[in-house]
Amino acid sequence: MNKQSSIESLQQEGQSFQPPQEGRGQAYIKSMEEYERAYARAAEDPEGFWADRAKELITWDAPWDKVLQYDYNKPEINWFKGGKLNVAANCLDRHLTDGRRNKAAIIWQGEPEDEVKVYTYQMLHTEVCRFANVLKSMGVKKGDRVAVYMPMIPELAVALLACARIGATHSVVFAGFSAHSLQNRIQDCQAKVLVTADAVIRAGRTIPLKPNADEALKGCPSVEQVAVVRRAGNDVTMVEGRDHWWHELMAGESISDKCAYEVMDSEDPLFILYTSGSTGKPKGVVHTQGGYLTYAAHSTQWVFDVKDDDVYWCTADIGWITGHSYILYGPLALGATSFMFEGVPSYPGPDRFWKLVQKFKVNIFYTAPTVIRALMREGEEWPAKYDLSSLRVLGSVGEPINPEAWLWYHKHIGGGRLPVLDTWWQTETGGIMISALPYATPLKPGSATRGLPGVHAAIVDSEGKDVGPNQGGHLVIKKPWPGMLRGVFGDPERFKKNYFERFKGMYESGDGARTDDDGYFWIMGRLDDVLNVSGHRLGTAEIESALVSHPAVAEAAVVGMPHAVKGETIYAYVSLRTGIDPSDELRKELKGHVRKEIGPIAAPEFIQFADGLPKTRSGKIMRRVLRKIAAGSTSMEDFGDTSTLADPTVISDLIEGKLALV
Ligand code: 6R9
Repeated sequence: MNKQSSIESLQQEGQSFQPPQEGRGQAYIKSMEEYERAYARAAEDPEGFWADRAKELITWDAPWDKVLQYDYNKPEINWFKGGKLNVAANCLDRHLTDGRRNKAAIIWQGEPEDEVKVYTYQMLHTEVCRFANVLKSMGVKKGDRVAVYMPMIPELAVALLACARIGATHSVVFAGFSAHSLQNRIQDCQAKVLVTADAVIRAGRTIPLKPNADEALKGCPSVEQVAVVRRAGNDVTMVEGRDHWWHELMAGESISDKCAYEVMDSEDPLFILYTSGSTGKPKGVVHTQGGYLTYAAHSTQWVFDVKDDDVYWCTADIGWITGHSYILYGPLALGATSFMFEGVPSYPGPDRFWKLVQKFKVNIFYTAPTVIRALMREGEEWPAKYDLSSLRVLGSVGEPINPEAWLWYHKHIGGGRLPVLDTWWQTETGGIMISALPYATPLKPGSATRGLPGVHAAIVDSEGKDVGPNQGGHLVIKKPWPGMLRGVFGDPERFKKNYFERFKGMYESGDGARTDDDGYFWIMGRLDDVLNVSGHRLGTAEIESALVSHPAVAEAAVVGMPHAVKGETIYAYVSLRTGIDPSDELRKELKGHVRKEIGPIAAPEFIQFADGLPKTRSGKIMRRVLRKIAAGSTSMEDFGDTSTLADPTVISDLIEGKLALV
């Protein structure tokens, strides 16, 4: 059964799951009526609603002048402008005096089972202050950028909070990205300092990281100093005067445990995070202080219903937005206990996650559909070996969760009783936008359900007009929310063009979706040339430009191909330069080339050599045809209108090539 028909069959059966009764009385939002009331209040008086949340959740050093000021034509968006705060002080200092001083802020499980570290709020505060002083001693000042390229170790959290403490803007680059990607991102934001580590430990292997940093820094004159965490103990080259060991810096006699925090304006930048768009160059999405933190804390509290003695586990990497908002800022702002795991779900066996849930009595668990699908394949006997009864709320993010995976998660992890929240959002939105609330919303497997209070999600046609239920269209957000991006670093034009130009007065998400008769949202995926591979966003243009940078390649077209575990996998059509012959070695070399240019996650799974690509007479590659061929279509009727193709015969050649390859 394909995805669409299974969704429809579930809807026809009207299969829906009521929220649990148990625990309802203590929930933040206890019923659908309460949700509706909050939704209505936020719609009638958005400024009042968000001002209340911002006051409830955040400690301000000075009140704001105005809750919201915005103009999407410029575009310019200000939340709580004039309000003063420090994000690190909100995540740490205030918990030293609110009874949580000795509570675990972060419980870290290393990949080796016996490596566990617990940081209480007091301990984390001390580390953060020390590293903040280290950054200062390296010359980092308020507004400077600090690049972070690290494995999932506690020092990563310390580094980010230290930046926040002194008002530096962090820019995390996922450790799976290549030297070249790191270099581009550092060059774009002109970081002054890089924080990295000797290696990443992953699935039992030590993968050196520092050599990538060294390679990247050859083209990054802005970086003056580098702090290197010793994680794996492998040999690394340290550049005299530039590179310093983290542990030596932190032990410095002149480095104090005290560091007064920088008082920031609500609209000063907090971080930059690069994400793929439909053009070649990743965008540096900018988030600011007060609105972002309010939104991260608010959504963590309402969506996950996090309570003080919960152990909350988000399995993302901090290198992605999910880790920023839901491992670090949201939970710590609330004074919660955030569980952080260095390893992967499949090592040493496919029961690692469940073993950890049992070991730490995890209460709230937030992961990605690709993880669920991969573990589902291994069989339900793996989770069945463990006591998962501590779990209370389950979440999913990153891509649509197909009903089969949803039902498996619900049954085999949630014991058939726990709410499974499918949360839709983006790097740009800062936090969860469309999601069920665990004790309020009746669930339909495969639907992200409804917008959170204060989120005006809607489906519009290509003219920006509302479309009714059961019709596909563009997913937009009609009113500003505090967590939204404030810019694309160094590129105001792109900021405007990407998000605010097409539909006047609305935020354009780039996703397609529809609503059903109950107003539930069903997300259909990207409408632009962005792929979603295992929940990771990758631009086809980025991968194509990596391929054509290889001397053997004349032209390349990249599309997504449906994949049972990853959602989508990367399929590349490559035309070689004249005189170059296709071969398996070349195919391997090209995959390696993309791995080196962007990172392993961007390497195509399939490369089909093609003499010609389907182009319109105006020279545009007809991607929908390539997508169909990759997905297995062989009949001309599947390709729709091909009358504008310059040479329709390429299609049959491409189909033959596809059948020979997969
Ligand atoms: C948080 C995150 C954003 C894109 C987004 C959409 C897809 C995320 C989803 C989902 C369907 C969900 N996406 N969550 N699609 N259902 N619950 O993933 O951010 O990396 O920026 O990706 O991911 O296509 O536009 P980011």
